[in-house]
Amino acid sequence: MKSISLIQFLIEERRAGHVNAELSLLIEVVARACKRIAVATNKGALGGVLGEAGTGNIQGEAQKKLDVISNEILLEANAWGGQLAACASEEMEDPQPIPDMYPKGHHLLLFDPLDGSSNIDVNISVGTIFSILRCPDGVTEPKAEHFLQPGTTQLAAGYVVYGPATVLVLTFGHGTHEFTLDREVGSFILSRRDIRIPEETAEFAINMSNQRHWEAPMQRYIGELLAGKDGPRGKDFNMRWVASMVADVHRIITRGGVFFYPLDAKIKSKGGKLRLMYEANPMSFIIEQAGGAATTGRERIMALQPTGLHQRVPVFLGSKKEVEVATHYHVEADAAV
Ligand code: AFP
Repeated sequence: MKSISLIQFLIEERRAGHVNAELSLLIEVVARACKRIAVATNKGALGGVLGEAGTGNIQGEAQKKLDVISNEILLEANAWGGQLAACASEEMEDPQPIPDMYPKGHHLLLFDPLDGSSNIDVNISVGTIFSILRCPDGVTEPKAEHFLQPGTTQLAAGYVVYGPATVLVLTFGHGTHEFTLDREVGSFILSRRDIRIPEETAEFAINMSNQRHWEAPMQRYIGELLAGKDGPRGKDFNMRWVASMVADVHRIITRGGVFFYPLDAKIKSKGGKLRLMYEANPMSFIIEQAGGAATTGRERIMALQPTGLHQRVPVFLGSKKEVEVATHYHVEADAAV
């Protein structure tokens, strides 16, 4: 297969009218920033980038050095590009305006600069997740409320996994595509076009240590998977849990599967564990464009009207059949109350 670079792919998609010039330039800027994050993560202990930063973030979590480094790389790269009106990060309470010395654009960028950062020091895959929205017309100083748009209004979404290979997975509403970083050339090269996730799967991902805190429908659903071929599902299921959403989702994008971070008694007051704007919405767009499904266990994630920049939601995503079964058990149980 002739190698197609990300830039070439975006030019072809522009000619096809699938993406406009400003949005494709913004995607290139984000991808370039992620190449710099890949270099930093690859250095590990030799780069002095492991361990705690000694600071905390808006989520009340201790920041890792690489959380701070990745956040700064993305802010700096996107400040001068000219495609953005503002950006928002998991690591910052409020949106970051574009400095007045730089031209402003028509887009809003949200990102989790380093997802799975609790895995950095143990050298397990981590990643960057991003979502791109249109800045409402006439808004020159975007505030948090201007970012609160349903996932269905996303213009583009993507993630980069920093693993054995550095891989970018991207959608702008015309399928989901994968690019692998060619370190020699320094370019992302198209490695899979128009990815389709199988509707059926025998592989699930969930943090089983939370089982005692789950709602009854989740207990029932996972209980049936664990019962295997002798149980009501009549087949055996295998389990995986990396505790880096990007790595768990990339496995699903690669070979199918289903991922859950359900509501449980421990996190009920927060509304969930994972963040809607820069984890759940972008991953849902990517998964749906690859033929999968994504719900909160009760409703389609991308149809939710966001109420806060750092809002958390339950997440069920992946192979359509299993997301539908698990969601049905929750809706059915609610109807029976
Ligand atoms: P960190 O970025 O704090 O490591 O959290 C990772 C994450 O947000 C997501 O990537 C994982 O799926 C999930 O949390 C892991 O949660 P548990 O620690 O409960 O397994």
